[in-house]
This record gives sequence, structure tokens and C-alpha cells, in this order.
Amino acid sequence: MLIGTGNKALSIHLSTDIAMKDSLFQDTFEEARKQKGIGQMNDQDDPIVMVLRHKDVRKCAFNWKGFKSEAKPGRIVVPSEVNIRDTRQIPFEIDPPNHTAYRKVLESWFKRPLQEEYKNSLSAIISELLDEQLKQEATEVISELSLPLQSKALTLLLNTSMEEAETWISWGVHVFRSEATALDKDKANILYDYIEKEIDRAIEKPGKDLYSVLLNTELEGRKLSREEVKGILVLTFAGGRDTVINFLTNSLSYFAEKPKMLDWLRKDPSIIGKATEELVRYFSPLTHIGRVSTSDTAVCGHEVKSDSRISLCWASANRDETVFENPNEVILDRKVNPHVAFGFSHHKCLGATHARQIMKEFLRILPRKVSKIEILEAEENIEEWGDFKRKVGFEKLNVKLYSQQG
Ligand code: EMZ
Repeated sequence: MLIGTGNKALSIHLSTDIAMKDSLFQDTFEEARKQKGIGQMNDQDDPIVMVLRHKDVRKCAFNWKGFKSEAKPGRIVVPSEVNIRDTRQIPFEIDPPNHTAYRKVLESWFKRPLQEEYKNSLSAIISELLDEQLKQEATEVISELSLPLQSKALTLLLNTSMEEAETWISWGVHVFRSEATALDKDKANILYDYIEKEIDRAIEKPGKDLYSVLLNTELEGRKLSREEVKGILVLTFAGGRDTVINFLTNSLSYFAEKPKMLDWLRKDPSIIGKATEELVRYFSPLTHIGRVSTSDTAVCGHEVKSDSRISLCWASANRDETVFENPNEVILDRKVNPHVAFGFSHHKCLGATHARQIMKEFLRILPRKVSKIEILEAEENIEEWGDFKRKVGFEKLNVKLYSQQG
């Protein structure tokens, strides 16, 4: 069934009852990538040339002078968010040299997930959630595991109290999308109001949280403005949300259907780092991100006009057969894995350290606690980008988790 949203990025809900298919994430871009190297789609009358090959994706990502991120706020997101927000997300919608300056002041905070204490807190969150679900007859993975995990983990990144997570969980999987519409302004306003209030709170009563830290951050001899602080926080909330949730949910579907792979992780935790990278390559939770061309140019021989959009299709690049051997197979200990699931070049995901830590801890704890996962019901979430239909995750995934002990 197609859910009509009036927007170009839609979800199709399919009930899956064919055994062993839930962990399958096909490569919809293969033919177009091989034949032409590009795809085309319209998005709210602002068309996009999708760059599909690994080499071209990296080249265009690197070329910020030719393909900028600092367009109208929301325009480099697909579907475009220009109609639902004015706040510029920082550093995501900024180009060098300003981008470099922002990254420099933000980098150390976003590397905190490497600290032992942070990892321990993360591991406690994951263990507690899994223990709780192991007691249940059934688990709806997104609402009872992935979303709570993502939100609780975010309290660590923001260094706020764990109780805040309850509010964020109530917003659902995406802060700019709701079930009814793919671009929901009212929903977006809930996030903006929340952030505004938190900034007020941090001004009045500064603490050790990210809001307070940002309000005190100096950039080239001046303090960050309120709008800049807001822009960084909107990105922190919106950026790693559905992507992390999809990674966790999709991983469970994978291990449900590939129990031997779960055994492998249990027996040899030394592959967890490689397994994380491989699963994130295979799932590519963020399909693509846009750029705006600064001149009349061409990509793969296809004309791209000045001020028109291209997208860097990470999901396609990550299945490029000229780069990855057996690209459609999950090889948990894949040796050479130059995937671009977290982006490429200077705009590489700022939250990647946090996301990777969640993923790694999850893949470490899951096989220790869970012996078997049984899928009871699955509803796929399929995005539509022009003619391409791509499974990105699930709308619903009901499973039964079996404990390692019994
Ligand atoms: C934007 C984007 C960032 C956008 C790297 O991706 O993620 C999307 O989910 C948000 O809707 O606003 O933050």
C-alpha cells in the first residue's frame, strides 16, 4: 500500500510473511549506477540529479566549491525541508572556511563517546533495555528498543538527565515527519520550542550540558550566538535519530534470520568493529544528502545547472561493485570497507563517534544476552526516490527475544 503524503518521499507499508526476507536489503540503484552513474528525481519541484557511483560521490562530496552545502536552510536535505524550517543546521549546512572553524570547536565534545565512562553508561542503557525486553512475550523493536535506546543514549551526548529521554521518545522516530505527513511543520515546532526552552534554562542556570557548553563556546574571539547554538542542537536532535533507530532495528532483523552470525559475534567479539562497519555499509541508514551546484556543470556527462541540486547517494556508493567485492552480501569481517555511510570528506558525520559507540556496544551486548530472535511480524519502510524504491528499515518489527540463559 502506498501512503499518500503529498510529498515525494513516501513510505510503502508491506506486510512481510515470506520467511527469511526481512534481513534482505536490496540495491535498487544497481542498474542505473552501472549504466548511467546517475539517477533523477523530483522533490517538491526542485529536481535532483542523484550521483550513484562511489568515485563520483566522493569527488562531489570533496568539491564544496562546486557543490555547496550552504544553501537555503533545509535545501540540501532530501526531501527538502525549506518549507518547514529557517534555522541553519550547523556545521552541516555551512561550507569552509566557516565550517572548519565550527568543526574545530565542536570536535572535542563529539569525541566524548570514546571515554570509558561514556561507554559504560551506554552499555548500562543497552543492558537494561534488553533485560527488560527479555522478560516480555513480544517486543515491538522500534518503539520498545531502538527508539528508547537512541533517546537514552542521546542524554549522554547532551550530558542531560536521563529523564529528558522520555520527552524525546514521545516525539517518535522522526522529528520532522509524522505518520500523516513526510514534512510536518507542527511537529518540527515541538522540537524548536523545546530547544528554545532548554537554551533559556541554560542561560538562567548553566550546567555541564551541551546547551550550556555551547553558550559559552568561543569561535574566533566571540561567543556563539543563540541562533548558532540552536542550529547545532537541531542537528544533534534530528541528524542521528531515524538513522540510528534503523540501524538497530535492521540489525535485529538480520540476526533473527542469521543466527549463526550472532553465534560468530558471541564467539569472536574481536570482529565487532568490522561487523559494525559492514552492517552500516549494508543498511546505509541515510540514503543520500543533497548539495547545490554553484555553476553550470556536468556529472557523469549529465548536465547540472547552476543553483540546481545533486544528491550524494551513500546507499548506492556503498554497493558499488567496482569497490566492494560481493557488495550485496553481509561479510561481517569484511577487510577492506571504504564505505561512505557516514558521509565523506569534511562533512563526515559529526555524531559518528557517538553512533558507532552505540552500534558497537549493541553488537557486543546483544549476543551475550540474547540466544535467538524470532520475527513475529514485520512491516517494511520503503522510501521512494523517483523511480527508485528502497527499503530503509521497518515501520514495525515484532520479535520474541530468547535469553541466553534459558
Ligand atoms: C538533517 C539531516 C542530517 C535533517 C546528516 O543528516 O537528518 C535528517 O534526518 C533531518 O531531517 O534536518 O538533520
